[in-house]
Amino acid sequence: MKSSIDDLAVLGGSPSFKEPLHVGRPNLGDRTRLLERINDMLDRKWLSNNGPYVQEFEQRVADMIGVKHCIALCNGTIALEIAIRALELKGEVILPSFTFVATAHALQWQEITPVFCDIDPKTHTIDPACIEKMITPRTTGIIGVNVWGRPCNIEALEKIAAAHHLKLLFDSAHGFGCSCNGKMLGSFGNAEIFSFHPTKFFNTAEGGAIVTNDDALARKIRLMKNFGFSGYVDDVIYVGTNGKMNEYSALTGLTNLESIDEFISVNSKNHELYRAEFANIPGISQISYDRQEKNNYQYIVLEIDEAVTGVSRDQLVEILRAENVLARRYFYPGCHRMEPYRSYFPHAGLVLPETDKLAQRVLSLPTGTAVGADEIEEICRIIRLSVANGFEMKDRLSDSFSRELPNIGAAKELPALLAA
Ligand code: T4K
Repeated sequence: MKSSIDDLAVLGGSPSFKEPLHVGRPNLGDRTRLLERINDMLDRKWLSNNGPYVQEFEQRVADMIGVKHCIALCNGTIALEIAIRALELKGEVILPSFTFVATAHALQWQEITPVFCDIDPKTHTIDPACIEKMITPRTTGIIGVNVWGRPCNIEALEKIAAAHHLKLLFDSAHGFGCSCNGKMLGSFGNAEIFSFHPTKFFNTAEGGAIVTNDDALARKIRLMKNFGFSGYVDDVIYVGTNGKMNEYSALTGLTNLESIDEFISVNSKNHELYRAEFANIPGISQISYDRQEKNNYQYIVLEIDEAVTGVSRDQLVEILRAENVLARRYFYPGCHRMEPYRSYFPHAGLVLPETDKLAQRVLSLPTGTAVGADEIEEICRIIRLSVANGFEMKDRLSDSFSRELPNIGAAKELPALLAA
C-alpha cells in the first residue's frame, strides 16, 4: 500500500495496477445469449439492410424512450450528420465548444458554420443566456449537448428555438437511459441522437440512432440512411448515404439492453463509492447526478481546483497514468482550440471563458462493470496522497502534458499535414 509520495509510480514506485484501467471499458451483456443470436443470424444469412434484429432493436429503443421513431444507424457521428441534413440546417448553427469534436465536425463536414457558445460552469452544458447573443440572420439551428448524460436547460433552449424559428437538435451521445423532468432523453427538440460506441454506457459495438416524434422527418431519415431507396433497389427517390446499422450491432444491442439495469446499478454504486472518497479532499469536486431523474452514471468527472490542490489536473493525469489508471481530460481543449476551428475562428476563445476554464479542470476516471470497489479505493488513495502533498508534487513533477491551452490562430502544421 502506498503511504508516501515516494511510493507513487511517477516518482519511481511500482504501479498500483498491472493491467491498465480504462475510461470507457465496454459493458457487456450475457455472452451465451449473444452467441445464440449470432448463430441465429448466421443461420438466417441476413447480415444488414433493415434485418429483423435491427427492426427489433429500433422498436425496443423507441419503447424504452417513449418516442415514435428510432432509426438505428452505424454510429453517432453519422446520426448527427443525417439529422443535421434532414432538418435542413445550413448557414450557422450554435453549439457548445465543450463537446466531443464529432458534434462540430458533423456541421463542418456539410459546410455549415459551427458557432461555438459558452457553457454554464455548474452544468457543463450550453448556456442559454449566451445563445441569444450569437443568433444572426444566418442561424438555422441549435445543437444542445447533454454532456455526461445530464440534460441541458432544455426548456430554455426550446423557448429560444421557438422565438427565433430555429431547429433544435440534441446530441444525447452520453444520454441513453437518462431523463429530464421524468421524460427520457431522446424525446426532446426536433430530434435527438445517441451514440452506442463501446465507450458509452450502452453499446452496439459501433452504432448510433436518431430518435424523433416527427413522422415526416423519420421518413426522410430512413431514405437518407439507405441511399434514398424507397423500397426496391432501383427506386431511388432521394439523395442518401449509407448509414445503416448491421445485424451484428443490433443483436449486440438487444443483448446489452437486457442487462441495462445491471449496468446502471454498477455505475450508480461506483459513483457513490467515489463520492464518499472525494467528499473530504479539498480542491476536488465530483459532478453529481439528480437522483430524482433516471441516470446512467457513466461518467466519474472531477473538477480540480489547482489553487487548492497544488498539483495540477494534468499532473494528476500523469500520476494516475503512471499507476496504470488511464484517466482522461474530456473534452480538452474544447473544439474551438482544435483544427480546423482554431484557424477558422481565431477569436472564439474571447467568448468562451467558462469553456476554457473547465477544459483545464476536468478529469474523468474509470467506472463501469470493469471496475470494482478495490480499484476505486486504490485510485482514490493515489489521488488523496497526491493532493495531501500537492505543492511538493507540483514542484517534483515535470509535466509531460502541455499545461497551457493550445493557442488559437492558424496552425502552421495544417497545410503540411494536408499535403502529406
Ligand atoms: N457526440 C458526443 C458528445 C460524443 O461523446 C461522441 C462520441 C459522439 C457525438 C460521436 O459518437 P460516435 O460516432 O463515436 O458513435 C471516444 C469514442 O470514440 C467516441 O465514441 C466518444 N464520443 C468519445 C468521447 O470518446 P476516444 O478517442 O476517447 O476512444 P479510445 O479509442 O481512446 O477509447 C477510450 C478507452 O476505451 C480506451 O482507453 C480503451 C477503451 N476501449 C475502447 C474501445 C473502442 C475499450 O476498452 N474497448 C473498446 O472497444 O474516443
